[in-house]
Amino acid sequence: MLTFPKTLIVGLGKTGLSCVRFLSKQGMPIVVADTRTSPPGLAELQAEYPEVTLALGSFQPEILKDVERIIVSPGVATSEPMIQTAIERGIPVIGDIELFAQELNKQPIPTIAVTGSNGKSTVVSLLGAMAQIAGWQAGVGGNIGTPALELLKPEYQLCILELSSFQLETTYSLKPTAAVVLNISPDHMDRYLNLQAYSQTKARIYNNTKIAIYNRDDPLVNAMATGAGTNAATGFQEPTTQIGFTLNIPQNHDYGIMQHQGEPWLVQGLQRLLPIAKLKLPGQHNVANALVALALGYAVNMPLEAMLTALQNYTGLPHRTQLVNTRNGVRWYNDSKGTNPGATIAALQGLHPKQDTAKAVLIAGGESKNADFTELASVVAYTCRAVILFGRDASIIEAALKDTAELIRASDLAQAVQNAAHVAKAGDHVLFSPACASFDMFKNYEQRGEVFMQYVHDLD
Ligand code: UMA
Ligand code: ADP
Repeated sequence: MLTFPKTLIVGLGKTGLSCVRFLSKQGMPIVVADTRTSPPGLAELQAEYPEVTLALGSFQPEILKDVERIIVSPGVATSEPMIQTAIERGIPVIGDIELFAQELNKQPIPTIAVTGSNGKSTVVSLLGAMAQIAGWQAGVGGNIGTPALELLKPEYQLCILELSSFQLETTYSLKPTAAVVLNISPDHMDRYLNLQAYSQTKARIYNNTKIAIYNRDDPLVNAMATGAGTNAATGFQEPTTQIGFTLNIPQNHDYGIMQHQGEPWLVQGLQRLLPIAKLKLPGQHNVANALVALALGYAVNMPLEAMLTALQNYTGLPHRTQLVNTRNGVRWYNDSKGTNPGATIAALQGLHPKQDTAKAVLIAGGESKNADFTELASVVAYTCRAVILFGRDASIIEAALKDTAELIRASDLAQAVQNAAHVAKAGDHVLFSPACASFDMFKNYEQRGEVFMQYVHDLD
């Protein structure tokens, strides 16, 4: 019997299904493997592509037979033994972003690539809003939810990609017009050996980028800035232009903040762009997001007026420091997307009021992903009146936050909301920013945020 070399797609979630769709159009023989016996894309695959071979359940080495390349989904680590066996046999292992990049390179269009530990979705969706006001047809996708391969549409003039470290691990050919690592703080430490390994993976976004944007306030990101030319060690082209952003007075043509007549402004170099008071997004972390979006937009020649209009209209995505309600002088924020300590730190600092009497009541907990909560403890100490802890790893966080603020254990989120209503004083804000993944008690962070908002409304 004749056999043909096949592409093995590992994972049948959103990514796997998008790869099946893309490769099927090219008539490639495909086999799809997933450790889950009923992966999310199964029904659609069976309905649309009954000819595709399926291997569900644990990965067996036999599925590598006649496989000429593997496209691995971001949720599957390349340290997985079956993938390691493939690498040892010389079978190329790539991800969907690499497949996308190879296709895009045939007919390039301006492309913005955004990674970082926190703020990615906010920045890419803000850029999408800017593009829309500018009248540009832009595709926004990647880790934010729409698989990158679905952005390969002839009508698009601009591609705005959110990339996770998982996606960057298996990407080689992407040539962004502009790229940024927004910030680095520990996340996904259950998949990386240490912070350095995680940070190096994020830095891959700068390979072959034309214009690199650096966060001058983040030492790990700023250290990624390199000179122009070809890197002899990696063979990648270093960025030809660098632009920085900072929450302080900027150097040269960087983006930053300056006071004018007693009011802070977003600026580029000495040029005033917009008073910060005109931004609808709450918190200092979102001022950083606004500056990055301006820098990235500038890098692809987006009209400034359109960008500034978008900044004044854009209210942010749900579940990111989202104001839910104000009752008895207490503001309640849903920050369910705060899934690591770095995000929660940014939200606490970003919302920290000027007056000393008002404080935050933080609700946190869930699956901690081996995170280190030491830095969170030092921020809780000066921002929080109390911390209400719930979920699987509540005791880990409780131990780390000892002696910082009043610590209260809740059996579930419903009780946590009740506790928060009890301890918060007029002028305070209650911040639901779990610093953890949601999977111990919820389907995802969205469901967790919806449930929280319902409990808050039920207080009335
Ligand atoms: N899984 C298995 N066995 C398999 C394959 C997957 O158990 O054989 C598990 C994974 O461990 C993971 C889940 O299934 O827990 C989903 O993995 P996946 O690779 O099938 O995910 P997709 O549905 O393809 O979604 C992925 C991104 N998911 C991950 O990186 C885990 C989505 O980002 C992204 O929106 C989508 O591609 C489109 O590009 C989500 C995410 O959580 C939002 N990303 C992480 C984050 O933001 O922190 C990185
Ligand atoms: P990501 O897509 O990287 O997860 P989001 O834009 O969805 O980022 O924001 C997730 C959370 O990260 C927010 O709820 C907020 O707590 C925090 N955050 C947002 N922007 C920043 C930033 N620039 N720096 C640090 N934390 C941020």
